[in-house]
Amino acid sequence: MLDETIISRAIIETYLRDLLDYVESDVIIGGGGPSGLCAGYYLAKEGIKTVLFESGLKLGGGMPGGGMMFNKIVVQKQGLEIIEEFGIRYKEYQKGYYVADSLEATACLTDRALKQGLKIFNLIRIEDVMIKEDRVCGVVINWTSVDIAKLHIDPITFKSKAVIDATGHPCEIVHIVEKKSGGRLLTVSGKIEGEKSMWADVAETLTLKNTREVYPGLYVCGMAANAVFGGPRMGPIFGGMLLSGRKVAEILIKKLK
Ligand code: 48H
Repeated sequence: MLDETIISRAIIETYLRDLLDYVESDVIIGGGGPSGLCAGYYLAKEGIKTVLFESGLKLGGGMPGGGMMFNKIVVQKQGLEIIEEFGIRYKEYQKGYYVADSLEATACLTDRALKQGLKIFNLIRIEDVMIKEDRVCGVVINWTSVDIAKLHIDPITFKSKAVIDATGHPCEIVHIVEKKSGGRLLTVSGKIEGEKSMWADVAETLTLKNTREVYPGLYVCGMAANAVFGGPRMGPIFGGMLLSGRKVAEILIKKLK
């Protein structure tokens, strides 16, 4: 006979144990799109204690939607190494352009990242950061549903040595820090430079260049990197997102090890 109360206890107890375990970690990632999942995978692979908070129900960010709901993504040659590392199958469409199924890509990224040891909590939104002595040293989180319902409920704080903003186009975490630091970001203007219009080739190169520290303790990767440092958008080509996730992981592995 199945006991419903044991099912309830199993869920509550194991979830809370997991959550407690990550009140302090090495790296916190905001956003479970391709760049965040990729960053988390490489960090976890090096034994860096990493937790990712995703505000949505599902992972993958803009990846499963492909290009305008055609569930395919394009990856250029430089991204193939990572695609292969994650076991994502692809076909050459034309020299230098490779196509993969966007659902398979999302599933493989998620599967490999989790199995490598990245801890992921979905339905939790990063709504602020903790800054001490001009350094980001954690995040302030709440249930996404609290935000949607506009309930006045205080959040809780998780501490880390570094925070990565992988929230994509809106670069939500950097926005908070821009506002609360009085525009003292490590950008040319000290503020968010803003995403520019479509130019895939330049955008893919700049995504990597723009993947870096934007305020002491706070790093950006993926689409957020171009939004913060003023790079263009690139459409449904995903090599830059994956390479950016790996780059931010490499920067932090060097710093933290
Ligand atoms: C927790 C949050 C919060 C928050 C948002 O948009 P994403 O897929 O981001 P990337 O950078 O990994 O990939 C970008 C790519 O999908 C894309 O949009 C491209 C290539 N566009 C090109 C173009 O020209 O349009 O994922 C970000 C994730 C999402 O799942 C959000 O739900 C989540 O972050 N998120 N999670 N706390 N405050 N804000």
